[in-house]
Amino acid sequence: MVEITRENLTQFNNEGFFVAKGLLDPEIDLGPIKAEYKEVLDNAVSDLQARGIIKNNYMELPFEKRIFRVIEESNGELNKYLDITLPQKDINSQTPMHCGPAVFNLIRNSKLLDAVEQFIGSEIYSNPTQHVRIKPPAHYLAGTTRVLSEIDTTVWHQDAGTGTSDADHTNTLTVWISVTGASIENGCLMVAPKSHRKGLALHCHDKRANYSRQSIPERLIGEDREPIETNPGDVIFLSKYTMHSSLPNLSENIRWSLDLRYNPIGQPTGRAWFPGFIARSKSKPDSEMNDPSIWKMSWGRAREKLTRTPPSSFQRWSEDDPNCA
Ligand SMILES: O=C(O)CCC(=O)C(=O)O
Ligand SMILES: [Fe+2]
Repeated sequence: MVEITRENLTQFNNEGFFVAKGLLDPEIDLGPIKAEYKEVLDNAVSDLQARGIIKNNYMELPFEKRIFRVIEESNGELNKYLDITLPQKDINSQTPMHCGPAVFNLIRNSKLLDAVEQFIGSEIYSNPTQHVRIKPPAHYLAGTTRVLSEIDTTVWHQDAGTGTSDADHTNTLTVWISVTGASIENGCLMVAPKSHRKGLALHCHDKRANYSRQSIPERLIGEDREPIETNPGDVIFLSKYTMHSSLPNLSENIRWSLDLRYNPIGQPTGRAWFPGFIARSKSKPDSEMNDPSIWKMSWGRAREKLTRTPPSSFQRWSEDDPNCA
């Protein structure tokens, strides 16, 4: 069993990140995720066909290849069916998302929570800022417009810059899980070691992107940038101020990860309009959520509410910030 030691925590505090090699078992812990996403893809394909967004169902292709083709033909719309969250805008009662039991069980995985406990203590809230990232080879995205950059590369940012300022004092921990391996070739995570030490950095509106996104200007990132290659089951822990990005996928296979977040119970999550839950509480075990269907319903209720009151923006810097000129 992999345990987080004092040395690991010191390294995390010094560098802003820590890689727990082999924390999760690719079959035992991640097998259910892979199985669940096969079903998610089946259902998404049927729905995209019914909506007239794609013509083919690519039934004959294995999971990975089928993902590429459906992402391509749906112009990225497939991504919404896979992600564990709702979009930033244009939400209606049919907006797809995925909140399945295997994902819930992974968020509550005891090996993961034992590790998280070492970083933030034993009163653990599942922060609703959470994603699955199934990155197809970049060339399959070449023809798509809307999501091109969204799932191709991730721009340099700090996670503290992706939530509202009421969470500025929240101790949010990012937990990045390697489902497939990640390499320089297939688009692994990049971090800037020690970049967390100066706190929140300026993020600027990215004029090249075809959707609204903000990134840290090149001059503020520094020279030291490290790719983090991982094997399936490895977990990267990041502080909320650690600058990070990810590379494009230049391989012929998918690069698949999940990024989850946790914070101590009672602290604002930075996305108050999305539902989190108590994943572990040593002081009040009865308050833990342990039913995946209740979690799923909480997201359904949030979606219903957001159709009437759209979410607030979590873009913290204005598009014409003078420091970005
Ligand atoms: O995996 C990626 O491409 C980006 C992940 C990320 O930004 C995060 O985990 O906070
Ligand atoms: Fe991030």
